[in-house]
Amino acid sequence: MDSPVLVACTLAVLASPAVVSAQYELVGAVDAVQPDARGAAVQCDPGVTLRLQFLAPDLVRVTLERPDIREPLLDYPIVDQDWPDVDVQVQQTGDVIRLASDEMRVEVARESCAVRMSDTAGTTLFRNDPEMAIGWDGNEVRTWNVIHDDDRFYGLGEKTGALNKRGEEWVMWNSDTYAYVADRDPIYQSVPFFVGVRGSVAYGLYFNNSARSTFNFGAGQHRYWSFAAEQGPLDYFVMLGPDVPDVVDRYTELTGRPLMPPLWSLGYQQSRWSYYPDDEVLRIARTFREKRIPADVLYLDIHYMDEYRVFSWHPERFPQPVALLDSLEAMGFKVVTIIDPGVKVDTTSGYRVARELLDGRHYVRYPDGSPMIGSVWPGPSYFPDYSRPETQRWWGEWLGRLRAEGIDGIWNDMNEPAVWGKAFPLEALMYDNGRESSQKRMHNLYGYLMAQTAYDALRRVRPDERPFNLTRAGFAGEQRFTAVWTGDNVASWEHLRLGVRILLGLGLSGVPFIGTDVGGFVGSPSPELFARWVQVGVFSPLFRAHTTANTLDQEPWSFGEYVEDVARSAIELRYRLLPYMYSLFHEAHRTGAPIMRPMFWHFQEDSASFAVENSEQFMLGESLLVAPVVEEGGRFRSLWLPRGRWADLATGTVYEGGRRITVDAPLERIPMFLREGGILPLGPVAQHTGVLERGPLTLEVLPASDSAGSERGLRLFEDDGISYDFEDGDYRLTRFVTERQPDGSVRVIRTVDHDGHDIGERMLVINVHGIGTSPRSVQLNGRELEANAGATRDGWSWDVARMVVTVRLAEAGARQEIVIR
Ligand code: MIG
Repeated sequence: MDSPVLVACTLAVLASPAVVSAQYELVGAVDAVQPDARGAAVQCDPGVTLRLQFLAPDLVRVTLERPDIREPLLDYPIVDQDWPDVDVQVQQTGDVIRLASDEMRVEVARESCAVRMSDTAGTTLFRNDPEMAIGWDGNEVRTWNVIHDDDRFYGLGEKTGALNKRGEEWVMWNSDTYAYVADRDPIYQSVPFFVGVRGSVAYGLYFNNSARSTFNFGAGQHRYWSFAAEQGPLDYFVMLGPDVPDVVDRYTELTGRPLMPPLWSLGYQQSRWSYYPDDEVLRIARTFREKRIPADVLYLDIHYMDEYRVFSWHPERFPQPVALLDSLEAMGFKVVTIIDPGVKVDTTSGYRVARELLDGRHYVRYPDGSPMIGSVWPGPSYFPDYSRPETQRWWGEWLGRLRAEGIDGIWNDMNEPAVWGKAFPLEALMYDNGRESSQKRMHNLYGYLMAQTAYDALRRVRPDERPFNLTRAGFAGEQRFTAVWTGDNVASWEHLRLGVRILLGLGLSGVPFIGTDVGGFVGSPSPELFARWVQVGVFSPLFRAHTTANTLDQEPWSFGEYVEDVARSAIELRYRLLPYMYSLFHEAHRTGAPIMRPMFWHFQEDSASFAVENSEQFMLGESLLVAPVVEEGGRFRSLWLPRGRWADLATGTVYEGGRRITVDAPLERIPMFLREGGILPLGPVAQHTGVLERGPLTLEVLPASDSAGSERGLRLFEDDGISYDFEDGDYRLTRFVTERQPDGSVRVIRTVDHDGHDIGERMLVINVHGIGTSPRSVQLNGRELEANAGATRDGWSWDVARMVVTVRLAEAGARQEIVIR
């Protein structure tokens, strides 16, 4: 029986205006602990559970469960897999609950539920602020962490600003940001993952939440770094390095390994908004061939469509698309078309796409079920719901038709999603595995799902061909199915420098297949800027020139003869680098390693490799250091050489590293240095990858004096360049190593590690740098080689001017050993 007093009290509470806390509620003391096989569930005040799970000895998942939040954990970015059991020790003391694997420790303070993670030596990777560990305010959830003097933060996907993200706040909200300034945030992509470096230890943190989230790395205060999301669960993964490559390896095991692209997509790509009509496209194609500037891909931007109707061809501009595509194919060009998500509201002209979209309910919808309509290029448009399996199949059928007509790849644009007026309605719903989720959860996934839909579709229609797919917006995990370009950059020197940093940051975020619009999208570059940009593009995993509507021509021949020559030789270098690039892509596919890497990827112990002034020089794989000229009028390049010896590939000069040097850098020169122990393969020049020969293969070699250097060398990956047969062993992996023996002799050893693909006969031309004097003898497998033999026979020669020994030999057998004395 209710007492009258109690009833009165209850009524009083109900009658008073709703009490809305204007404060963060903070997690409190630990109430109970339930250890389990992978860790423990820790119950904390006020009635929340902190779940700590080791997925691997160096990978921990932390999830906060609140009784008032029902939203399920995000599963799109996470690859389904059974993680092997981990041996986890749970130890409880009066102050802490301690979980330990062989590699990592996680402690939860009893008093505050604050988490601290460390390696087994006790070095703290990060720790929650002891007073203010985790808190929430309505749907928003946040965690605060002690910021240390030596904390550095890298990655977060496609982000502007400096390479080190410390001192700023970064937002995850995919945004169409035409002509973004060099510190604009957010731009197109959301990858809520960063690599933290503390002293000699690196770790990674992936925040698995697609809502609008924020990373504050000590901006506006000096107490903490924090991350927060406007809604959804606090669910994050921490991976311990201690080396940066280990972190990205684990992260891409969790969110998926990068795709292995078709070889043709690593060639030079030419785009503009837009090449039309068909004759103009043919003229561009012919000009590349006439001028002997190598190229593989041409792009069709939005003018190929009829009034911007997706999956249509403009009847006058492209009356015979199949014939056009055939002609281009005969000239060795692949063609990629832009695809925008917006489907024109048009049910009267017989436009099948709109009809089918409505009939199949493929659209993003308002909570009342009616289609959301927003304006983009075609005018008022519907937006496909790419989270819905039926819609993925339907869209995929249309893409399949384009593929059947002869289109080779798909360029997914405007998928933030962008609308005129910028404000895509937040309440608009998508299927989301039957949950009907609003844009609050789905917005940042829209581009990701669109690109995934395209990849799956291309694979379905041609199961034996690896698809090429490019996207502007995306999310963590996109590396499994798409390349990314950095959107509407500007033809300025500042953007050239920014572009290098964005690519380095994206690469660290598990997304290796990336590029900027070479030359800049907005505005027109000076001839010099174009030349320097092409020289950076040579090393960009995706090498595509592009410019906006109504700008000056931006093809390699558009800037006068001198720049045309500079661009041609840079593009030729790109084709010569393809054996290396392709092998790096295979490495990325196996381990997540970026192609273009900040220097600290390989020189984490070298503080100069983190320095701001060195952030626009980078490693291409482990053997080549590139210091492009990114300053207007720059004719010298000052750069940092990390420890060890380095050969300047232009002059042959060998430098002792661990110091800053300055080299000549006239417009036609890209400063590039071969690392000791490194082996750089250079193939022949070809006009496109369809006619690329495998040999002769030149190997630039700088023998290492230490044994660590001799581990490096080269792992050359070769296959058919297009199919998935390599997954069944149809590939060849050749290892080359070089070492300097204590007696001064130099060895270069070639071993075939996997012999599953026939590459035919090939000559090797091995240029050994850093030897000093003419050798007395050169032996191949114990047999003396002839000096100054003809170019087609095994033999060697000495170039006294460049101090290089060149050894020629036909590749043969499973192992060849060259000894130079
Ligand atoms: O509203 O298709 O970033 O590369 O050329 C602009 C026209 C739409 C934006 C892309 C750009 C492309 C352009 N698109």
